[in-house]
Amino acid sequence: MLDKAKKLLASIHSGDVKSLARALTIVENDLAGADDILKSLHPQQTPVIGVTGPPGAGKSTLLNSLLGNLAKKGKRIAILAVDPTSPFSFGSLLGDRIRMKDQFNHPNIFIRSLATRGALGGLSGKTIEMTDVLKAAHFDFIFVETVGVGQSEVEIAGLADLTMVVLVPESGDEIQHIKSGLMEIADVFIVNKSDRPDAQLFTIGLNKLIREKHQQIKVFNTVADKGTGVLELADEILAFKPHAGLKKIELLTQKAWQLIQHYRMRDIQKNKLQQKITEAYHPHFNIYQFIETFMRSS
Ligand SMILES: Nc1nc2c(ncn2[C@@H]2O[C@H](COP(=O)(O)OP(=O)(O)O)[C@@H](O)[C@H]2O)c(=O)[nH]1
Ligand SMILES: [Mg+2]
Repeated sequence: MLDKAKKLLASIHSGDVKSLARALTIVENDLAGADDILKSLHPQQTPVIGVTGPPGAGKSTLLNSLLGNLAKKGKRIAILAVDPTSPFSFGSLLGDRIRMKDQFNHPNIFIRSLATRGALGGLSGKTIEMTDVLKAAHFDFIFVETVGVGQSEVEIAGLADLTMVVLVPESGDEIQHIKSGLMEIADVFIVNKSDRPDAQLFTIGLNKLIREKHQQIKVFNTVADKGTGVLELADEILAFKPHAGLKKIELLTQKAWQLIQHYRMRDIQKNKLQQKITEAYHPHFNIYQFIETFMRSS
């Protein structure tokens, strides 16, 4: 089995896209051989760029334009689009295909969509692992697009070397409502839809908030569907150097934390849980005692 995984990784390494797609499917669905693939990986330093923000902010449109720029410069790029708004990846795949239509057939660009399978926002259970598989291929950059709801921004910050938060200008006082958590995870803010009348005011307010919080976050203004401001963003990405030292260790800790959470939950099935609760239930049912017994027996 281990030999099979190593062979698959060797063909991914030599640039075979079909092998890459197959390995991703095995890992995504936890099929036989998934563990062998993950344990045989030889981690590369490919920068992972997280793109998060509310639904409809223009993340996919922006990526489409950005990737066009980077591909023109000869860069090879992978995108993992995680879309919790669609429980079936088909819908999101189609949506992203349409929005990223310019880049869909470009030889330097590899696009993969995945649904979050019932997770409320956030990363799909296998996003981290799939990103690591992508690192086995020779990409210059790996982009991960996630919808920013709930915990997902924090999760993406643990996965990505560079986190870009896409915002849309709203009325001036809305800026106060930017979740303070976003300030902690964003490396770059992108004010997209800067063709809106409130854009300038919003950007001024955002910069003020960043200064008040003593953060050093760059702010870019873009009009994604027109490609405005995208060149500057592409330059920022091209100049990016992956972290070393403490920041890297922090990121790895965040990543290990999430993986351990996933692994601990792996053997726990909800239907089995429900069945056990049905069996154990009585009017004075104590859920804490139940959980302790359940965990010991599973
Ligand atoms: N006016 C305007 N519309 C935009 C801009 N960028 C994207 N859109 C539109 O906003 C909608 C949502 O874009 P999409 O990329 O799917 O957003 P996502 O959910 O964040 O990926 C689409 O109809 C885009 O055409 C922009 O800069 N200005
Ligand atoms: Mg999208």
